Amino acid sequence: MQEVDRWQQWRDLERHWQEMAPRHMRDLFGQDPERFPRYTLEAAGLFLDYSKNRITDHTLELLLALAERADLAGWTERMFRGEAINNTEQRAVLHTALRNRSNTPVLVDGKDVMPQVNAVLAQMERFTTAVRTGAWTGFSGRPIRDVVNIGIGGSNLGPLMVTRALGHYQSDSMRLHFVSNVDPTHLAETLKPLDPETTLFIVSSKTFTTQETLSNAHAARAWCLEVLREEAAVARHFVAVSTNAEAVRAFGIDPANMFVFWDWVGGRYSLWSAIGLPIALAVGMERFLELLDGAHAMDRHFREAPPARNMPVLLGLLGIWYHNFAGVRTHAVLPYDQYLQHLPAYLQQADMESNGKRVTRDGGAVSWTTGPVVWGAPGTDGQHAFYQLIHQGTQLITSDFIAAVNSHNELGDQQQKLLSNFLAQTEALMKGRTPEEARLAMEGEGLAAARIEALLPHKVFPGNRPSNSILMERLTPATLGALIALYEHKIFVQGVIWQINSFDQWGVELGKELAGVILEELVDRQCQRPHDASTGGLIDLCRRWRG
Ligand code: G6Q
Repeated sequence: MQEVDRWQQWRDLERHWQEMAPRHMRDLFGQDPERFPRYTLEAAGLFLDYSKNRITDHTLELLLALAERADLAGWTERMFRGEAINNTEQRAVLHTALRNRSNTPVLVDGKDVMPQVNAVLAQMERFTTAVRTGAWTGFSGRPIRDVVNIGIGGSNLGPLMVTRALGHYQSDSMRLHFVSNVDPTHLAETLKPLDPETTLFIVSSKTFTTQETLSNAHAARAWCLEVLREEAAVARHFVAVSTNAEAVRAFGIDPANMFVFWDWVGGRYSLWSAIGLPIALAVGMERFLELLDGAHAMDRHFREAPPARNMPVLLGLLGIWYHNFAGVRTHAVLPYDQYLQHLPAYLQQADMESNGKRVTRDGGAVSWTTGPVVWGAPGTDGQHAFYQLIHQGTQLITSDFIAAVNSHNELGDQQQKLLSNFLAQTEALMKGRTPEEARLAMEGEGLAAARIEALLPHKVFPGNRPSNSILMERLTPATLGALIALYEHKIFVQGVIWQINSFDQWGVELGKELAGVILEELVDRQCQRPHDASTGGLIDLCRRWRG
């Protein structure tokens, strides 16, 4: 495996950061009136402003040279063409085929997957229409009012995030709920207000072996049968989304009520597959297809646009610039749109599970860092909480500000206020406040000279904090689809530069392996296994406190 940190292109960037580190974005803007038009870009209904970054044309040249050296274009083609780039699991990576609205053939092992993709979309269409129109009823003949998705990780975060993001497009007659945690409280609290006769469960699990999901599914089944009594009711109240038909049948779900997907769809990339069923039930199949359209538009942009004008490529390379050369360790995602409240958590998984890797594709230890910590919360809530550290803390933090310019819920001038906060924050992060400006402001407030001098260091903001602004006219299924695909490809770009496999998740598998290990000791008091003193002590404490 090539060692990227030995490449000339890498060394050039290291040297270049030394030149750029002392330069302030205020000056870069001051020296270049064309900075905004040059460092902005529109694609698939999204507008990206990346001018508030500590970059020059030369930075971009060096970053693009690095991408070329890493054969980003080659890897992109390999992904789109269905090569098994997920080498540790020997799988193709084809979430792009799920939203391949042009319907051109996509081959896996010489076989076109598009007919299967389209068949499942048609099955989803029939089912969602039946449920939404009331043609599909519960066992007692009453229409479905509540849908509970039971799934975790990739089988939860995507559908949850998108369903909430498209809240505007939902009617009150169908309520969507999401249960993921094995903590019994999650299911119990969700079911409290629901009526089994009008509730439909979607058991979503790629493997159909995940402890959390199967435990919740069994408990939900018992809850349902307690009221509906007859085993036959399960067929009217449970459907499954999985790649594992055998396990679905063993659970008691009619294979006719099963929606399949395939091993070339990674869990965290699966919302475009039948895992998106709750989304389609919430907003209707037409809207779901618009979501796919938006993602497809971004796929085409990513595959076809030149790297220097390519949104995912630029965002990915900017992340590399800060992470590997400026030592930035965390990246904030700050949506100024309440509908996008779950986006940071969704991207946290998408990014950290994909690029939290310490070995290269062929197993060599990386000697460069990979994968920032991704976090965030909707603006303006974050402003009243953690922005302080971004503005004046000691570490450099990069952020993405995301907003829909028009709200689905215009209320007086509130949307303008939201936008003005967005714009003011990115401006302040970039410009900061100099001692002269701070002094002037305090003089304007009429503070005494001694007080001004004492407060001055606290009132100074260094600025030079990078941010990207991503704007859309309105949050629609299509712009949302494009936004998610943008991030998926950004993550891919970074994985290619870092030479890692972004599509496996052995850390998650370890969790699944360990899930049942101590369980027996908690359930059966005779069972005692050797542990370290801490774990053994805590097991004893749990046993005692559980009486
Ligand atoms: C995603 C991960 C992981 C997975 C969950 C649920 O890429 O693999 O988050 O989605 O562990 O797995 P199942 O869908 O198999 O239950």
